[in-house]
Amino acid sequence: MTNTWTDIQNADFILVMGGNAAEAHPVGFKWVIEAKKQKGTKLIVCDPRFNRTASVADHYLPIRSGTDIAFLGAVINWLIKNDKVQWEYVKNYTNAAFILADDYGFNEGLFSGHADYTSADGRPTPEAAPKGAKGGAVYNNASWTYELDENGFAKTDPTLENPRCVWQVMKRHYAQYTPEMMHKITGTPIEDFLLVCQALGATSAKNKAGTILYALGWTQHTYGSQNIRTMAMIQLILGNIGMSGGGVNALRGHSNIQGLSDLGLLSTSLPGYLSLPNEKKNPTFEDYLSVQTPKAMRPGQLNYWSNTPKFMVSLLKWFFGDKATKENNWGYDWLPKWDKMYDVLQMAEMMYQGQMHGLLVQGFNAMGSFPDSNRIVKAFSRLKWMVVMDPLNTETATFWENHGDAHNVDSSSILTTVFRLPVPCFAEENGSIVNSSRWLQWHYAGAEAPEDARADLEILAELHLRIKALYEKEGGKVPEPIINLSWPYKVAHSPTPEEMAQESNGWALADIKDEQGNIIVPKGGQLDSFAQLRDDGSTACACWIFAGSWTKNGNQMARRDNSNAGLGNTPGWAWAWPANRRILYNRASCDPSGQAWDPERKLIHWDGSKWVGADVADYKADQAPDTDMNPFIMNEEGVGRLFCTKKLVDGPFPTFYEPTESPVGKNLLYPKVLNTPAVRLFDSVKERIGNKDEFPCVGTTYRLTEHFQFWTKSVKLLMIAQPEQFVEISEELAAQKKIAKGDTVKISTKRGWVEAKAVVTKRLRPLDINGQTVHQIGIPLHGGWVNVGEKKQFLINTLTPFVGDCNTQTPEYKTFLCNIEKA
Ligand SMILES: Nc1nc2c(c(=O)[nH]1)N[C@H]1C(S)=C(S)[C@@H](COP(=O)(O)OP(=O)(O)OC[C@H]3O[C@@H](n4cnc5c(=O)[nH]c(N)nc54)[C@H](O)[C@@H]3O)O[C@H]1N2
Ligand SMILES: Nc1nc2c(c(=O)[nH]1)N[C@H]1C(S)=C(S)[C@@H](COP(=O)(O)OP(=O)(O)OC[C@H]3O[C@@H](n4cnc5c(=O)[nH]c(N)nc54)[C@H](O)[C@@H]3O)O[C@H]1N2
Ligand SMILES: [Mo]
Repeated sequence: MTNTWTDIQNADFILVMGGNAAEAHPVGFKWVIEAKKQKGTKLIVCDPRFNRTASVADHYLPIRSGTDIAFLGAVINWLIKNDKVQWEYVKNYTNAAFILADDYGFNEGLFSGHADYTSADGRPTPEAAPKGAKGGAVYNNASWTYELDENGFAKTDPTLENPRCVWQVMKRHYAQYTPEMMHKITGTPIEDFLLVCQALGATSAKNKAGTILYALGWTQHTYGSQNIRTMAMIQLILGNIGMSGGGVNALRGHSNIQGLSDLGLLSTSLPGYLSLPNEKKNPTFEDYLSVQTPKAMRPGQLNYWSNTPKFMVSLLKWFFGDKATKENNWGYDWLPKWDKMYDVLQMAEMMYQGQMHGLLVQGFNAMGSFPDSNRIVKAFSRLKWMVVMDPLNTETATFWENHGDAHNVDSSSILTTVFRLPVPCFAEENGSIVNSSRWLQWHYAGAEAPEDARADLEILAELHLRIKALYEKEGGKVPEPIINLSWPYKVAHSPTPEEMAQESNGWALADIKDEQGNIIVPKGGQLDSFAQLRDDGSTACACWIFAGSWTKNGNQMARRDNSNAGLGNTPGWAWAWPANRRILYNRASCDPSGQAWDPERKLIHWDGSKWVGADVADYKADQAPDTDMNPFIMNEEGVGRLFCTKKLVDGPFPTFYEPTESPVGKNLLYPKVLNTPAVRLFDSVKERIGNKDEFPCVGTTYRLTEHFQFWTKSVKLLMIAQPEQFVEISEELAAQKKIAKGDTVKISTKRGWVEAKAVVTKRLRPLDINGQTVHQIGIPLHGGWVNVGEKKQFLINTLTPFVGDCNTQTPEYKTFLCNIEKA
């Protein structure tokens, strides 16, 4: 979330699209109800299904799954046409005025740099990526940039009139996204669409702010990142980013999935959103720092990433302690260098191809959660061994068992050895969990773990110590990363959550002094903030954005003072990264002179000598306003990006493409390009993609409040509350297929089939897509044979396609082609 749960009460308008907050985030959702109660805030829900959030909304709009960019692109077009723009914000705080490089272009669904791209206006075509390249590599993105002056700064046109400035190019990009085109693609009625446009448009006023809550309905698509970017662009146009009651709010999943991203557990990340070095781009520490420490693109701009050397050296000091020295570049060479992303699809593909021998599965039920279950069984079967660390038995640990129709495998042909290591559940340990609001909240064990369970930390510590001993005894290839790893814990085989948390905050390895030479942190002391980090080896810090969470004043995450500092902000409750800031980019809630755009919504302001207010300013604390420094200090440009240069592989402007499995088989906006060109589709999967003639319906998977993912099937009360697998279908589809309420139905895709009970409901309705009737089927994802209910249940991912978002590789669980018949 850019904002924070409690801040939702300040919104003048709430759109829930691409998520079902009432169902999946029922506790946080109370702040939506607060806004409705306190200020009569309107809530609109746009979803393929009339879901539980829709049931308490003022309006509900249906949409064909996978077509949100056609909808949101049309919103952008409508806002521009109807002058619903916070002009001062757009001119000062976005890159609207930036002039684009001469060879940037977009035509007929392709961006410049694609082998098939030709410019519509006779511009020379820039050098393209080689034909036949795959995934992101189909584009050479060199032209996706600004025109620079002789100092390397981006050229701008503050009048926004230059035809090559971002504003004008964006306007042309979305000119085709008319309400009529939107309706033909999405099936959403135009009058419903206009309600959203008007409600959002009203928040372009300086004294109004609207917000968006979203989750997987937007991410689980081959263009998931671009769904979210389209909404971020809308919020920039409306001047809603940095504002209390505004923002773009991603509702997170697992209780610590936010912490997982923060701590860099993705295959190309390091803690604190630092990048893991790349084999080709950053072979040496110098290369790494020069690439990862971008220069500001406007004169006078602070770019916070200029501190990368301090974050990185402190991280390396945490990894390698005394072994990290200036002479050996702080042990940089011992870090792994990535060649490609090892996301779940890549890993499963490598197992499938026999390129992996073993798998350690920690707190993960991959058999249930990965797409295309039948393929996953084959992939797992090619492993020699698998270790499962979990408090419960799972489908992953028993993937080799035969469970009849629900899981029909030939056990005798599977030779994988599975080891199960029982661990406590998170509620049986102390620790911190980062919620969607970026709050690190400390929690205490609620019960004793069973005696034979060993904590995750203990198991991993033991593994490290034993591997280290082996390396020390026997040598081997590249032993340094393991042998030199610093291991300062009081009990070596059992580090504690408290020790880990203090390391995340960071500490001084020598006395840290201020500019006047006064000691601000003595050697050995905990740091107060990341401003104290140094690049000379005198500080160590495991996650720079967590600096401030465990200081000399103790564990800040355990604080429980919920006093209101203004606008419902509770700075004494837990601790939020970064710097206990609750609303990101909040400098943008003030005009260039440093006063709040809305005097009733005064989050921070400039008091003549410093920034003060209910929140910690997202800016240099004593930096006067009205200088050249702009509010978005994490961007080289200093402003929010309507055009996002080279950051995403599939283009600088979100663009509508059909899902991999499209029920209409044509892209009405760009007839020559059906699917996103940048998608990574493994050759071995191509035959497992279905077509609309065989599978005419759209399937989409989702959650129920009564269950959590795949593990609450082991809880009796929850199996009583929600005992049976079901699917939701419309009355029209039921009549056509002669299915009655309660019938058992078989749902099939190119990849397999499952059985479930039919719920025939008005909550889903057929959509008219350019003259064609499209039926959508809602499929709850929970289910599996390991359960305490009466029936063996099917894995829903038997149905889903093995293809992912071209930027993040998140699987396209939300839109696929299927068929339904009475069983
Ligand atoms: N009780 C409970 N709570 C949970 C979980 C749980 O399993 N049980 N899981 C947690 C986890 S890990 C996560 S990630 C979150 C997920 O939170 P959500 O994303 O809110 O949950 P989902 O039910 O997967 O999907 C949300 C909605 O997206 C809609 N949708 C599908 N396709 C599209 C589309 O193309 N466009 C639009 N606009 N909407 C679409 C679906 O109909 C559904 O209503 O929930 C968390 N909370
Ligand atoms: N079709 C479809 N598939 C989906 C999705 C979808 O929307 N549709 N959503 C996707 C999403 S967002 C998610 S997050 C994944 C979820 O996928 P998974 O994470 O694979 O699913 P969970 O069932 O939550 O598995 C978590 C496991 O952690 C164990 N556990 C709990 N506490 C601890 C602990 O302290 N230590 C250890 N070691 N284990 C512990 C639990 O017992 C459980 O078995 O599913 C994905 N798959
Ligand atoms: Mo999730």
